[in-house]
Amino acid sequence: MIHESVMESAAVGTGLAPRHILHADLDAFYAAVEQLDNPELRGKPVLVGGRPEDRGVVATASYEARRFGVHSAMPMRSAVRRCPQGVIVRPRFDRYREVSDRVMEIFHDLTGLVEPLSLDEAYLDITDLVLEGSPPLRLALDLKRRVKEETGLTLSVGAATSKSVAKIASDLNKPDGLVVVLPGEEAAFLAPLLVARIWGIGPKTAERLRAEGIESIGQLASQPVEWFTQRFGQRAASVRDKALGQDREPVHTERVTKSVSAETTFANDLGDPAKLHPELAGLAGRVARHLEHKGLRGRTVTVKARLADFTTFTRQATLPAATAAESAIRDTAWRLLSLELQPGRTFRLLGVGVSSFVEGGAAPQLQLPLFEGETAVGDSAGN
Ligand code: TTP
Ligand code: MG
Repeated sequence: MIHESVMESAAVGTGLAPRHILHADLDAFYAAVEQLDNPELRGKPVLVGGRPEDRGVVATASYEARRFGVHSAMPMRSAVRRCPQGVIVRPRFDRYREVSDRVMEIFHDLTGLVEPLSLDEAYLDITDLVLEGSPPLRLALDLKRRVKEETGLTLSVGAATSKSVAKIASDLNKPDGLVVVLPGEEAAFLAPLLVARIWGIGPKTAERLRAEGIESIGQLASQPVEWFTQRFGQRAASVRDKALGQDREPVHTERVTKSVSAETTFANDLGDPAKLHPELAGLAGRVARHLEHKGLRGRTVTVKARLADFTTFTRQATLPAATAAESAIRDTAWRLLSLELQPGRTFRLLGVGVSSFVEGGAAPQLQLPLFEGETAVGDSAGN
């Protein structure tokens, strides 16, 4: 069954052309996958999570179990008390990842502008498709149908002119929900809903607002600008925009690789150049292969070093031209490291990285930190 609530349009000009965003979120994701893979569980209350005797918690519960008041993050012991007939299933994260990959592929077939938020939910910017003549309702229905046909799972979708409103809309008629909020109807759509539905208004803030007599988003939205500044400080504009349904936050697509690096910690600290050089060369080789694989070339080579006393530092050099060549990376890294070699100085860890990737000939201006929290060859990513 598809729940639909399409609001009539009365487009109010904001001066900016409206964007069209979908928020898509699978229903009772882990539990739905378990019911999909094991037909015996279908129609039954399923509790996915750790065992009650191990102080486990509920990751998620099927909608059959939610009727008994079971929800995510609840201790499994309490869940079993509320829903004794519930079938406890241990999570199988690899399987959820596999299904998630498939669903994200379906999202990507619709548009490249996909921002995944977790394994089972994403924002999609469908503005261009709408401008080409496909209404949001049509696109949302197609997406739901494809996910159902190709994975067997039900998807709830919200369509609106902003991420914030789309996310609230997708949650409103779960499971198998579809709510479209047309341009100009955002504030009216939000007005009767509770303030806690706004992303960023947690239970404590909601409680504080209630103490001031503000329970609905409409009541919140009607407060003067100064009131928002007093209550929310730096977040004032963002909270007010969300209350009015005028959030302009863009859909952040795939994270861009800003650096590629590799590092290694030695079993025994090394100080001998004859031993350090092959280690560094090995790291340069790993970075070069990773760059090649990704089709990237960079101008900045960075060496990271940690000494026996845990002092950690990095040294960088910028090359005249971008490279992915193992020899250039190795030789530059070695030049940097050799300046740091001293009799008696030993190293616990070495790393090599390449950044300042060149696209179409121009080197990016930005210099980003390398190696944050990395253990092996990895990408540093940012938006
Ligand atoms: P959600 O999308 O929040 O929940 P859901 O898909 O189970 O149910 P629905 O969207 O219909 O309300 O989270 C997706 C998955 O993430 C969920 O199936 C299990 C996992 N998860 C946890 O492990 N712990 C949590 O506290 C939450 C909220 C989710
Ligand atoms: Mg979900």
